[in-house]
Amino acid sequence: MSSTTPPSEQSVTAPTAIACDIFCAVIDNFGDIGVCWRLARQLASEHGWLVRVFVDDLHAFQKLCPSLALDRARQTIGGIVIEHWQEPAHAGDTLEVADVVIEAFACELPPAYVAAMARRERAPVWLNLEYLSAEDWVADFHLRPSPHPRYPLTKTFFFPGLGPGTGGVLKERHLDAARMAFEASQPAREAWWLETTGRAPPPAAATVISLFAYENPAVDSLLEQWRDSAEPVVLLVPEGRISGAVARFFGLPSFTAGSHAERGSLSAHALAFTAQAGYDPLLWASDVNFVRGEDSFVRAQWAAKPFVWHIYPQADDAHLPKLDAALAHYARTLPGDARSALARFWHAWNGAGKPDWADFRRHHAVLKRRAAEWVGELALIGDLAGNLALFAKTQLK
Ligand code: TRH
Repeated sequence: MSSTTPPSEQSVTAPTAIACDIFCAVIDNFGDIGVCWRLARQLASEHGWLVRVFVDDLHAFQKLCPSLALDRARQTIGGIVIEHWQEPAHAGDTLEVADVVIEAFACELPPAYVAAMARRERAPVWLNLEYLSAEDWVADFHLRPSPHPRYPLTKTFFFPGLGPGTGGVLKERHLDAARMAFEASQPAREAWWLETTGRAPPPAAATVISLFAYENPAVDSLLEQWRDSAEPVVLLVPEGRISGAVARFFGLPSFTAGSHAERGSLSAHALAFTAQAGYDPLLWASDVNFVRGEDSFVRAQWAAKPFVWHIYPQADDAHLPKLDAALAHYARTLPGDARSALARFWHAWNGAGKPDWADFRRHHAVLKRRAAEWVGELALIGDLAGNLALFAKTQLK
């Protein structure tokens, strides 16, 4: 288009937005839909894509997105169309195939939809978004094509990762600025504490810990160590799978949102499970974050605070090499003693040994520095949504 083209004509001939369908089958927990919903929102808001999300479990989704209606087959939230993916054959009322089709975590697309993809005049860009792993092989497999056995379609494997040559991890453009604004604003932090716990912020001498984890036998010993700690410990526990153990420790029937309990140096608050955007301030308000699965693990890294990862357990301990692969990246530049202490603590939290809080806590200053440095290193890979959008655009040219 020449530079003399009148603005009115420029807008008429402007390229149409890329349409993208994301298919998500929820296996369990919140990570599957958590990652898909975050990706959908980013592709829509930062890249201007027209996004539809097909998801089979609206209950799990509603926990992250409370405005979602459970009884609607189709609804639009924040400009994103959400389809309740009910039947294996269902793919929306019309079989309108998008330009980019993302199959999350190897969920199987409806056969009718795949057939429609093959009939489309121009084959869509078909991506299988894999689970995050920090293992070395991931870079070799990232963006590998896999031709369909019957149709003239190619599926490309898109691998998130923590190292160069991978798809990276999700990070919104505004995230660092939002974190820094929260950290810099005393009124914002005070308001957060009041709204979230009903209490004023704890004194500076207290260590604030957020605890999001699966059931974990190691928590009993840790709660005892926090109770007996020389410094005050304030524990923030979003309602969930670890809440029962916390309740038992305090001799309570449950530890549901709004509950508070104290023993020795430890005071604990049970928090309501928030909408997805509300989870980040919890990480920013804490000194150490216990996270799990995939999405909260990533958010803890962007929070630039020391964290402890409860990895999603797999059969035959297949998750343990993944834990060590993440440590190899994250702890790479730590001094030997801090690196060993971090590895010991992560291993103990994942079933190997007993967690020693004092041993971990001793290295807090150096772990904090590393956490901030890691934000810069991880950002060098680029954010997953941006990497994915760039790849799709090169394919659509
Ligand atoms: O819920 P998870 O254990 O999900 C897991 C993992 O994704 C795992 O890889 C996958 O195989 C398994 O599911 C099926 O943990 P994860 O990934 O951290 O997802 C939790 C989501 O919940 C995340 O998007 C943050 C969000 N969240 C809130 O929105 N509000 C909250 O209050 C809390 C505590 C979390």
